[in-house]
Amino acid sequence: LLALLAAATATVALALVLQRSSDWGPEALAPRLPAQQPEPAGARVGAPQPGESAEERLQRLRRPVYPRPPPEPGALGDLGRAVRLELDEAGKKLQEESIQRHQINIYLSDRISLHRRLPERWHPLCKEKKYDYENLPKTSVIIAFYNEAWSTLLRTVYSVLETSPDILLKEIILVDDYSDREHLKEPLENHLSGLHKVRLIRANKREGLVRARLLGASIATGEILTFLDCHCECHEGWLEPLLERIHEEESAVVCPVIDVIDWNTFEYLGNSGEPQIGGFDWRLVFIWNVVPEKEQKRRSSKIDVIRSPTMAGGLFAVNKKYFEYLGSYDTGMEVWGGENLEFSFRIWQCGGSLEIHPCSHVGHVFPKQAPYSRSKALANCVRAAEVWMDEYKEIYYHRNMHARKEPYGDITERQQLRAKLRCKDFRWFLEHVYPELHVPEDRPGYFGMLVSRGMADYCFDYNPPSESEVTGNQVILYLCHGMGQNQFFEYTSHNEIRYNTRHPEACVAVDGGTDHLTMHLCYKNPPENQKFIFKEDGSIFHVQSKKCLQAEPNASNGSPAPLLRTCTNSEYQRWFFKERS
Ligand code: LR7
Ligand code: MN
Repeated sequence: LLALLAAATATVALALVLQRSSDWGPEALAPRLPAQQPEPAGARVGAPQPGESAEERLQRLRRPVYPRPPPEPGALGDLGRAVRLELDEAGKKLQEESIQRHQINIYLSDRISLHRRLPERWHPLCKEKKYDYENLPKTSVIIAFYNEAWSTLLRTVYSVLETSPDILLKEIILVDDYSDREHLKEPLENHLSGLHKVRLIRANKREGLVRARLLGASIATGEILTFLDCHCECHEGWLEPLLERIHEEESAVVCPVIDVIDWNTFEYLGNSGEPQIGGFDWRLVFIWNVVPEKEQKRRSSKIDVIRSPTMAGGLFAVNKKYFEYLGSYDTGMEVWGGENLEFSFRIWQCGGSLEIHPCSHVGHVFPKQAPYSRSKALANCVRAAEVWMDEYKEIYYHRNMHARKEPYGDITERQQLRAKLRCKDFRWFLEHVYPELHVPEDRPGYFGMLVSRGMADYCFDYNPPSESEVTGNQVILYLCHGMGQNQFFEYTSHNEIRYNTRHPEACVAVDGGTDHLTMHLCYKNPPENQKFIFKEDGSIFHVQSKKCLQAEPNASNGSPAPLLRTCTNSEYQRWFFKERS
């Protein structure tokens, strides 16, 4: 792995294995830190205590690396509560600036304890679970960061130290991905040097999260690798379920449930109900789905692991040897994005399993918007598609015009890996792992822009209400832009006009008594009001109303739209599909 990394990136990591010392880092930051550092529990854990009760023994084995200091009276955000600061103008300005800079309310984060407690947000049965602490494999926790704020980064570190049983945590490896902010230089080194089990290494150029994580993995000493983002907070008991599951099944890659920490109030928004699992849409965007019925039936308890077609990417545990066997990561991926789907496909197609453990919860701050450029995500996704998706990559390319043209570098090594491991094909993945995903037919001549003949250069266009909601708005006509997205439709052999670029998918429909088109969810057996017959002559016949779609330059709301009219020979009732402009 090291050799591979060195060859691929010519990175020489500066490994600073920081030793424990008594000083507490930068004066400027001192007020936010506890006055004194608690003693690590390390020395006390191993030794068996004669005459201790079973309960005492369990307490001892569960002891975290550091005990969590009790909250100060009136501590902001304790137990994950939402905070809204009452600020004067100057304070508001500072808060606003911190949001501009980090896309997270760091002004508030800086005022919340690095040791705050979280609310209990796991299934009640999780609390009853007993673990065989002495026989579970130990883990290295790897956290790559790029220009992260002080308090969110350090809260992640303390949260791991204060929730992970000392006996299970080998080390925390922080990987600085060539950050350029001052607080992450000497001040961070000084601060961490006071902490047991924490190591810091630095990349000497910007590697992106894939190679930064691999840099961490290359020096890890634990049998298990556990990856976290650098703005997380771990819920009580988060680590044991991950390690136990991998101990039981070494080819399982296990994710915690990801709870939301609000970027503005720092409220911890987990819940103890059924978690959601990972999927993707045909733009290769990661999505969340409810657990399908078949998977519910397979599980014998609410706290059994849940199989998931994909992972969000940042938070998971994997056996180190198995990770290496699987080909770790695609080191040709830059900065951010795509690696999560690539890894997910690879895990399943090459014989492993990807699971979410309902008893492991970790909070993650989702920023207001991306704090740095994510333009490399496209090339990364194309690499994933080219290596793993076989002919199904075309469905992606149809829905992302830019993807087909994006340079994606050399993938021969990854293709060789796939051959060497004799991985299954993408069709198998779709049929066995993600049968819930609708696979578009994309029959030649029946997908892309739906163009009017009478109103040349005008296309079907649909603007959904929001990213998560698709239904409800009216289908209009708009100048064809050739960018896919809102102008991408597919006419299926089930007589639907589908809007299936993204999830959830929607179908063109007519509400009874109206003459315009709206969007409804699609059905396995399309209802009559969602059925259209696309005839040889280019007319589109709506089965229920027995009318034809006509391009109307001045539809009721003043803008052009397709409307239902009595069928005629007019060019305004003739349509054709065009793949690209
Ligand atoms: O160039 C970089 N170098 C880095 O070290 C870019 C990022 N990073 C670090 C960064 O500081 C952070 O610790 O990598 C980690 C992930 O970056 P984020 O936090 O900006 O990503 P994200 O949380 O927005 O995105 C999710 O998808 C990514 C796709 O590449 C990664 O897989 C992230 O790890 C992943 N995060 C999660 O899965 C947490 C839950 C989010 C959801 C859903
Ligand atoms: Mn993140």
